[in-house]
Amino acid sequence: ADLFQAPDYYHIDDLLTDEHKMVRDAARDWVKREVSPIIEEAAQKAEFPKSIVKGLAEIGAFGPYIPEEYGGAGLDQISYGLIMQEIERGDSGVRSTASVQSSLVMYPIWKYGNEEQRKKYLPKLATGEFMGSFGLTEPDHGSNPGGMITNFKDKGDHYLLNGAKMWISNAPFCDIAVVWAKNEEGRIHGLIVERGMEGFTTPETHNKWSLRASATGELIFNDVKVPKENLLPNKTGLGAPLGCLDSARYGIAWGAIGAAMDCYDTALRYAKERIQFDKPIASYQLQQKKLAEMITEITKAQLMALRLGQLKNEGKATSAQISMAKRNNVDMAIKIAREARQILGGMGITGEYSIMRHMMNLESVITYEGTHDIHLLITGLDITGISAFK
Ligand code: TGC
Ligand code: FAD
Repeated sequence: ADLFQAPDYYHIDDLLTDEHKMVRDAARDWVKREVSPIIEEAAQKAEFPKSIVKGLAEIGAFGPYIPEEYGGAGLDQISYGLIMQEIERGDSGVRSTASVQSSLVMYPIWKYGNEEQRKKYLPKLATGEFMGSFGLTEPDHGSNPGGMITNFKDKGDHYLLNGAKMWISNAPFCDIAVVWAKNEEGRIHGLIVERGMEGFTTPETHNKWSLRASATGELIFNDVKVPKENLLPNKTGLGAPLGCLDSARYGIAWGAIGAAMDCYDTALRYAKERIQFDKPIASYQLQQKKLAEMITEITKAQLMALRLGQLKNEGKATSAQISMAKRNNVDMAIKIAREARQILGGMGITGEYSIMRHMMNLESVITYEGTHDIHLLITGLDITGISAFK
């Protein structure tokens, strides 16, 4: 990992500002020093490495684009993407923690919360003093979150929350959860639930073969009394959680490039050094085909992410454009991980190299934040005007 060379075949660096490169390089250095050396052991033990929370906050990974007055880094969308790219070069599970904290917890409090909620939570989330989770998915409602059954009733001076969320990143250790639930009229609202509220538990989900360095769990609400001031007042309906997903999916479109870069870089170096039949395996056409296709796909993904970032900076990126990039870039990364693993032969299956870990992680990334198939259907709907979901 110390030797990592970031591919930049089309001189995309020339299109970045000095600030973009400074933010990117700081994140890259930090990942090299603090994540790469410890991440394999954390993944093997299936433990989230809590020791890196402070560093994540310092590189601006918690709320990169949240204004500085709320403790965020006040950066643009391209800097946000580059930070996600560098973190995921280390590990998709670590990037998940940053995505959830930034786009799924800080974003809704910033956009849909009131001033008191912003001041109470955002600065502490930005430093990692508070860690957050986002509860949308339920046991019986994954791709179809609009069918959720988690609900709350108005009890005069508080709300009474009941239901359960499943597959929730950061749940086992979160201090607060942004939870999506229906009111008595069936309208979806966001509520901030705090650890310690009676009837709120967060059991961990064990035995994952993927995203092992990220803690996943359930959020269970059994007659939880939620103070009325914890309701996010400024947006309701399914569009509210989906708006958060737009921001997280955009970050994933960049993040996946980081995982792919690490696999490509590792495979290229290995192919040049590994001798079989008296020659480096990089000299054989079959291996060159794999490597040449990898750098081509990475370059296309970089250009797609950068253009999407420009559109996002201008406030013009559509949800469907974001879906296309999330789907394409994660698919690109998982295919590269599979090919890169083969280039390493038997060594590819070991924890000596990062490739197999990336490959297994990406099985979650291709499923969460909207599956590969769901994003295809979103593109299908956008170009035909006909929904094929239902
Ligand atoms: P549909 O009728 O199409 O839409 C309902 C309302 O939402 C609006 N909308 C959006 N708004 C903002 N952003 C988007 N991307 C939006 N997409 C739709 C829409 O305009 C409508 O508004 P209104 O005012 O008319 O009510 O909804 P549907 O029930 O047909 O479902 C559509 C579908 C399938 C695309 C959507 O539900 C979906 O995206 N499903 C996938 C679910 C998903 O992505 N779950 C992710 C959970 S969180 C997670 O995985 C975190 S992983 C950890 C990490 O990030 O690392
Ligand atoms: P399902 O919706 O049951 O889908 C199963 C299969 O059916 C998929 O292949 C899907 O593409 C396909 N399918 C579904 N509907 C259709 C259709 N209409 N047409 C064609 N095919 C269809 N959620 C959160 O809320 N917060 C989190 O922090 C979070 N973190 C996660 C972390 C991990 C490690 C994982 C694995 C998941 C996480 N999720 C989280 C949940 C994730 O968003 C869901 O797993 C995902 O949305 C898919 O839902 P599902 O697993 O219920 O699959």
